[in-house]
Amino acid sequence: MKKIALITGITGQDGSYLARHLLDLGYEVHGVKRRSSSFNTSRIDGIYEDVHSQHVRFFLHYGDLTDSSNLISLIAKIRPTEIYNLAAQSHVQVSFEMPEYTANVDALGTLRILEAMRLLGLSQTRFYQASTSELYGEVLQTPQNEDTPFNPRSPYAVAKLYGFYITKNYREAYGMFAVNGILFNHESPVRGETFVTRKITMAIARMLYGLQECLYLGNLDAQRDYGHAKDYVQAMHLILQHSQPVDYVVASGQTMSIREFSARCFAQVGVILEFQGEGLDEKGVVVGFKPSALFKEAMPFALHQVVIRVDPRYFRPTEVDLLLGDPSKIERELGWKRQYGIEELITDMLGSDLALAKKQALLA
Ligand code: NAP
Ligand code: G4F
Repeated sequence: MKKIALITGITGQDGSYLARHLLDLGYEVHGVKRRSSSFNTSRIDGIYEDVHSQHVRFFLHYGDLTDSSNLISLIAKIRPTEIYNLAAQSHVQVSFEMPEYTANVDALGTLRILEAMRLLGLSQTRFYQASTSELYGEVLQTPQNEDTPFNPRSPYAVAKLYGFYITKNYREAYGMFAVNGILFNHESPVRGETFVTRKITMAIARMLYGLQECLYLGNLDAQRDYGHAKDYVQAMHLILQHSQPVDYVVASGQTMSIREFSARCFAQVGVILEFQGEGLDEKGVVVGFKPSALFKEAMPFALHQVVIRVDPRYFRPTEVDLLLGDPSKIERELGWKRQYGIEELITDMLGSDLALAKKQALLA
């Protein structure tokens, strides 16, 4: 049978990696993009440019998760064999400012797709829901696995909780192949620029090329389980190929604080960083230098220079302090394996941001 995938959120980080992965596997890929007053396809433009022969297997459609009639007509026209629902208002802090919109897209948007599938009688179509480790919130067990109770801590997580359970409910009520991937944080060179990892790698690159003076961060104590988006989209595909509809945790099994992630990034460009002080007065200070494989140009930082400061504007009303996932079920049952460890992830992100900053500095 011809494999036809429909990806919502195609213009996002995961959508762009998943589209490439499925095209490589021979799929016909359809993506839903929102209408925007400026171009919002930078992450997928390369698909047209790089892979000319895949051109005819890659299609974009205008759509929005808040528009049921649009979703019904797209699904009826495309008749996908697999739907990956990656579209979301995905920023946790923004969800405190836009809780209703977040619920409309992340919760009801999921329902709208499931209802479209049910109404259209697409009983053979498989559905993947982008669930999240944020569901565990103020964690009730560590590490978190498929049996860990949820305890969400943000409007985003509460909306995603609805998405999780409505997916499970449609599976149980209507026998649909509808599954959740509970993915822990995954990053990449095309991670959104306001998520903390990318904010850090971009800031380091910009500081090295004289485009920025200091990096302002929020809660440095929060701990996250980080992987590479390239590995995680492979897990999404594997989950939909399983003989049974089963929900899986996808994680690295390691965690680190934002403080440690920052120090590791600085170390890769040859800067030894030490955190001094406490609370709002905590600072990241340059205390030494070492050779770097990534950055070989003249080092602009001085000893004792402050490169990180805390800004309470980035604190959240309620925080998720610790996420640490247990990926053993997906590794054991589906043979999922990660290619990227944390250092490889950082190298990939910094390498890309250094090249971007160098170009910007030349133009400045
Ligand atoms: P992302 O980069 O923020 O991408 C989100 C995508 O959703 C973008 O294509 C965005 O379009 C689209 N979108 C937003 N609102 C929409 C709407 N109303 N209608 C249609 N499309 C809409 O997110 P990501 O990191 O790729 O994550 C993909 C999914 O996995 C999300 O559902 C996220 O919540 C979930 N997730 C992510 C992680 C992670 O660590 N990355 C972990 C667990 C779960 P625009 O480009 O036009 O904004
Ligand atoms: O990078 P973040 O904004 O990601 P967060 O909140 O973990 O959410 C991401 O991962 C979830 C999976 O667990 C996804 F579901 C979700 O869609 C998204 O992709 O923040 C990570 C941590 C937080 O504890 C935050 O308080 O970093 C802390 N942080 C410290 N300073 C900061 C900053 N976060 C941001 N965005 N910006 C800061 O300056």
